[in-house]
Amino acid sequence: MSDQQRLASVQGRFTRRRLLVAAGGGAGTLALGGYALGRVAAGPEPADLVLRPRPAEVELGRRHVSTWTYDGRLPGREIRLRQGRPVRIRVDNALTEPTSIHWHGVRLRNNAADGVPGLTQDAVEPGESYLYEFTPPDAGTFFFHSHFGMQLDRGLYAPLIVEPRHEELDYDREAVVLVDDWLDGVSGTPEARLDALRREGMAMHGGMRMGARPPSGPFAPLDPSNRLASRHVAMTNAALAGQVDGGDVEYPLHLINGRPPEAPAQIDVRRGERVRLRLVNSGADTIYAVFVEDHELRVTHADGLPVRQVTTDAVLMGMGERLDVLLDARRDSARLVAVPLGKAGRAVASLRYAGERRRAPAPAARVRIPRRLLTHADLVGAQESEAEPPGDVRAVPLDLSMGMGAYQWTIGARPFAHAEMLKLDRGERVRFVLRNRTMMPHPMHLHGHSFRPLAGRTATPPLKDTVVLAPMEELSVEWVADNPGRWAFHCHNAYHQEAGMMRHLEVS
Ligand SMILES: [Cu+2]
Repeated sequence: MSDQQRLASVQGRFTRRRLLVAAGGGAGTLALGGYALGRVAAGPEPADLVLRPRPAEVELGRRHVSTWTYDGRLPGREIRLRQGRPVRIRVDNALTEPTSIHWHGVRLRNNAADGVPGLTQDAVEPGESYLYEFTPPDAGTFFFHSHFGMQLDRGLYAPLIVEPRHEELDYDREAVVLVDDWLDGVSGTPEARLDALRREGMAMHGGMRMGARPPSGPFAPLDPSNRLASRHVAMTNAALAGQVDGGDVEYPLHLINGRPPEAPAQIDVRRGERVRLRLVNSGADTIYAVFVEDHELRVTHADGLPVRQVTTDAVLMGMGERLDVLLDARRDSARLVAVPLGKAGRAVASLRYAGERRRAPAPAARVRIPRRLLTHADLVGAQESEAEPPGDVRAVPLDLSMGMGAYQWTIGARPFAHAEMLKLDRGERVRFVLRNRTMMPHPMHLHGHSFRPLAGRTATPPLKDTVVLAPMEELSVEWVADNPGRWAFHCHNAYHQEAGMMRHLEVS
């Protein structure tokens, strides 16, 4: 077993909730270990954790590739925080270009820690350090990543888990699952790919192959009468049939926890256990349908926050989205599979029933795609999730468009370089009326806040920070601008973001 495989196995952490309860809260706190990285006292600024973005060679099965990492690991080492407990994380930039870190989905109050260069901080120059100080207000599944240039499409991402004050969910074991599209060092670099897209221009991208009738399978919606969910399932099926683009970039590899299919990450479970999978799409340009063969998934959280529990076979995940699911280990060893929309290949991990002879099918063996696919439109907010204050709603129409000719993606008809700051009053209820005017899906992400996608099915939509708009879809998201500061709203496709699909907001 390589170091990376071992790391991937370790990320299938054994939490033994029942044992923790039996041993009492103090032992539980100890077992959970507080912060995942060592404390340091010396250095430019004292900090609880230090992250060192640096170039490294990483092993991807039969390949060794040069890329950029946090501390030489892919993904970076998991950070585990406590809800409501302040943390100081110092970044010592050992890259050859500037960087910054965004704590994706964390509704932190200290705007200076949000990690958007040119908006909340200056980029951290090579050889310089920056101290991120914040208190995570919500427990849940998050991740952190570079918010500079195309660095997200290298190895600069890692899981960020916030432990609750009191765990409500009952499970025996958990595993963090980061799905990522990978090209760096295998077929060029993200920067070279973006340059190529710019040379090719827009004619090549965001297309739909006309003429073919959209297939009715393999996936089906949970509820066929749910119009928006059905649309996302239809998009998925059409993308799997090669009729719709899922993104702009072909990737030679799709990874789970930094592992390629030929040398997959292992998640060890024991028969009868209830396993919490913390699923994260940390890709730059790829939407995935994720499932575990022959196992149902019960979705409990979306983008870190609780939802009304719902059972499915597979889940659809845009870049930046997280879903927590429970799985009962009552079948046999199986593969966890992430199928990329509109692209070749797949990401595979191995769910292994410990001590049992029966192995999961080989990574490259044929996959039988299950039937029911859950989309964000199937989710209902948990009853205990926060209520909206009454009052007027300010509607802000924002069209998602593409450039004519040049490789350019825009919000509100203006590329980022020519867009003004969107000013919002603190406490204001805001409705972004999003209209996707392109044939490309866009996962839209808001910093510092959660919004409710108004999918029209429920009076309490889930709170999310990232939501996928299907091609030509119109969707409003409503939120309360209650976190003062400057925040970004952007497409979480790294290529689209870099090509202009971002707006800056100011809440004051
Ligand atoms: Cu986009």
